[in-house]
Amino acid sequence: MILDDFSDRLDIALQKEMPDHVAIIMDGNGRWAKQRNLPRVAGHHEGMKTVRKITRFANELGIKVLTLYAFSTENWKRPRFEVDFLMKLPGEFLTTYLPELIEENVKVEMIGNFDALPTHTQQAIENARKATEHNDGLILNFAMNYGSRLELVNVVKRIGELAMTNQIELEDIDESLIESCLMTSHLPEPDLLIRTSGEIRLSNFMLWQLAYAEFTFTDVYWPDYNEQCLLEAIEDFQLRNRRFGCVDEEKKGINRKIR
Ligand code: V0D
Repeated sequence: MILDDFSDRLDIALQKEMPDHVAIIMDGNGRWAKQRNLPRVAGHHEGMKTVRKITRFANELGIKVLTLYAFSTENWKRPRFEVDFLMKLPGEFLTTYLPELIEENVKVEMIGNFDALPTHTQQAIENARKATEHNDGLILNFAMNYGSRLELVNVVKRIGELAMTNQIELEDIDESLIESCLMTSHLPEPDLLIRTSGEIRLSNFMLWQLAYAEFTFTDVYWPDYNEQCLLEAIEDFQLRNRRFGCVDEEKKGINRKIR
């Protein structure tokens, strides 16, 4: 059947509503490696190629923000050598792909506790940030050393400080004030969450921001994830009826603007 053809499906998807912000939990790199009798780090390394492939495709689709969960605050508990290896990946990724990211007008950003990363990792990311800060294509947002509960703890601390120093009244604390204290305050909320590798959990990822997102899960391991997989997730997204808590189609548009 003609509709099975990738480029026809792509054309159809492009005529419908695209998610502005797609967030992905890139899981299954270790399992991909194990399946091939390779060390776990070989899976992490292969996963980088998928990051490049999916970034290019997301950019072509006109997605505005792609947030990738690369390293959680819990990942420090992994074996030392694995953490050391992971921390070298941003540098390697950027050495290889920064020129084409610049070429493709991609803007590299990061959320998470930057200061606790090794200096060499910080430098690689900071360099990419500076080199792409004026780009206005896809925002490639890496969640690195990120944990949502810690992010929310910091929001509460910040608001407590504003209150204790009489810069705000209790009545000033509302959703928009909380949002303005999140690390994602300058970004739209994710419309679509994807988790690979068959796990059906959020694992402390963007708990506030994902309140209205559509969730999709696939058994595919991250190194095997490809354009076809992302297109499927988007087709799934486009089939769903997003109401943001209302029933009325009219109100849906209004709600989106408020967000
Ligand atoms: C390993 C699969 C790119 C997930 C993808 C340290 C696990 C490959 C980056 C990267 C990781 C991060 C920041 C940046 C540029 C690239 C990355 C980590 C892991 C965590 F500015 N891939 N990648 N970072 N993996």
